[in-house]
Amino acid sequence: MITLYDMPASGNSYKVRLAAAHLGVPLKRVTMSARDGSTRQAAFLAKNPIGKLPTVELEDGRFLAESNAIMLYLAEGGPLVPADRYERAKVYEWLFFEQYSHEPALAVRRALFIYEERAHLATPERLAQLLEAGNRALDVMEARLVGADWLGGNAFSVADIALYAYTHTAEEGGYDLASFPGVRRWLARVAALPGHIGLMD
Ligand SMILES: N[C@@H](CCC(=O)N[C@@H](CS)C(=O)NCC(=O)O)C(=O)O
Repeated sequence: MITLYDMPASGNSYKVRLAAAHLGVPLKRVTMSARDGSTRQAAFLAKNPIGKLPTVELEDGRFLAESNAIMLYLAEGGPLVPADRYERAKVYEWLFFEQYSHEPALAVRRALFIYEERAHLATPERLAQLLEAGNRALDVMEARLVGADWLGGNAFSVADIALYAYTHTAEEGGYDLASFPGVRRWLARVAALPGHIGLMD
């Protein structure tokens, strides 16, 4: 069985759990925390030199890091990755967007609010900058979702899982989704899918 080194409250770890749940892939979970220094210790860095969760250990002992790379590994050849070349590339487009333009705003602003050890970093300037960047990312999603059910193509894919992870906790980061009706409908659509699990399930 694949082992997931996992931080329960983290959206990045949740992506892997949610993809695995949809794919019916069982995971052995090893709960860790990015808050207690354990991801910076030699024992963990030997598994993942980047020092981040999630990380998986495959059945043959090899390791793989980066939430979106792990999802793609689990999902390869299945229904969460489009067979069509262009649609698959659009899914990758959303995955790269998530890592460069979305997660660095929505996940980081949420962390400043929910992890007390980061409170001193929550200066008004930083909060304003993250709010603006996050709203820009939500605008991009809204432009797609106002007229489409799913982000990357005509079906639910790893792109939807990647973006769902930190969009569904956006309000914990102080984002107001009221002006993003397409995004709100999409959040409900994802949560209603058979096989869905919640962040803390
Ligand atoms: N790009 C990475 C980001 C992972 C990440 O930032 N993980 C955080 C928890 S959400 C972490 O492990 N931080 C530990 C640290 O920075 O020491 C991914 O998508 O997996």
